[in-house]
Amino acid sequence: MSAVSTIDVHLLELPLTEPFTASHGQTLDRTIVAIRVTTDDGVGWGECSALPAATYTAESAIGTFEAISESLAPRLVGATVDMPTAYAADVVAEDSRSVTALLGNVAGQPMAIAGLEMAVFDAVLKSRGQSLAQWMGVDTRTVPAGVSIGLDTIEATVAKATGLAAEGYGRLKVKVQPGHDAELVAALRRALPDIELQVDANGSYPASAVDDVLRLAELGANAIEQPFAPSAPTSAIELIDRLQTMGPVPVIADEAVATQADAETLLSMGAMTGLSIKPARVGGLVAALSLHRFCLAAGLAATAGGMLETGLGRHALAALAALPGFTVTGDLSPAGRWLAADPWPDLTMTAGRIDVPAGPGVAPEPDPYLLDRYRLEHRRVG
Ligand code: OSB
Ligand code: MG
Repeated sequence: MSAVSTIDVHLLELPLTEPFTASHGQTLDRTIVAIRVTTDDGVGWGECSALPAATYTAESAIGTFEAISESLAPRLVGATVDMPTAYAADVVAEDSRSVTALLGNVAGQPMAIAGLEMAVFDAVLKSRGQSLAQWMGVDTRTVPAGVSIGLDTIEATVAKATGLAAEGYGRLKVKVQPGHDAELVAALRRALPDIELQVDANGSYPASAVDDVLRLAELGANAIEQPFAPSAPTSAIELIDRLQTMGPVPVIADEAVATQADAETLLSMGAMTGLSIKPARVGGLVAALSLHRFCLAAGLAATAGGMLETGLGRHALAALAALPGFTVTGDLSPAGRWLAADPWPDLTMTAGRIDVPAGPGVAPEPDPYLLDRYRLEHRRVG
């Protein structure tokens, strides 16, 4: 058990290697919040992965910076926090000293809470000399790498995809939207006949466009992420129904699932056959682990979803993705795929696979010089 003495909240602005474009908008710089927790057992770092603007989710980097420094961190300073010595569903659920339990009555800030939870996990795990993967009982050393490509012209996307495949990626996830889809998927299939090809529409298809989405599977997409808005589950049901004759092409829910209750509703309706589990978005690692158990029990395909994280968030994602049940390759590229500068050490990728982080804590320490250089603002609580 550790008492929290101070929490330092940092707002960083990291340059991207290229703009990231999805149907919800374009991201040009990765403004992001990093949290340093000091406890009487040592220090830990967490990342709040809210995007620079509220688009994909309701939270934004600047909004979470305010929420964490002004209302959430003050409630943790002086508190005693802990995590079980090993992950087991019942132990985690009953841990009243977890960050998620202590902030259990906070509504609408899952990403802010996830960042604080990660910082406490990092501090406690480091004090025990245990890695996150060890704590979760992971025994795999590597996971398959997967990479995302934002919206761009067909020509540019095929060139990018070919380059990334040559770097060793066996899985690509391309963003699509109405009118920018069939030709793109066909061109990618021609260029890369054997690649695992996923499409992600970020809910951009109108409920009436089931035929257009089905066509992408006919053209060779292996998985379809969030084709329709969360408010159009009946279209997803129809799509799943019509995909049955085509072999296994999971229809993966992303934005539609914020909570366990959402997952239960969609499963009972038959409106998803896969789930993108993003610890950053669902309220942290404990919430992600419970969704992972849910997928295993329900026979749903799970995939580990990324959020343009720094090396810190990517370390947590790679450990999570090593659990059984993540049967669809996730957004597991090194942070350097998107970030041109990053205070955290990156994941290592060899021959199309990512090493599961094995050092103590969630990730190694950040570079203080780079933190300083890319910091927009800093607040200390406690
Ligand atoms: O919809 O999966 C998404 C990034 C930010 C917000 C939403 C999404 C994404 C990605 C993952 O597609 C990209 C990555 O982190 O590699
Ligand atoms: Mg998605």
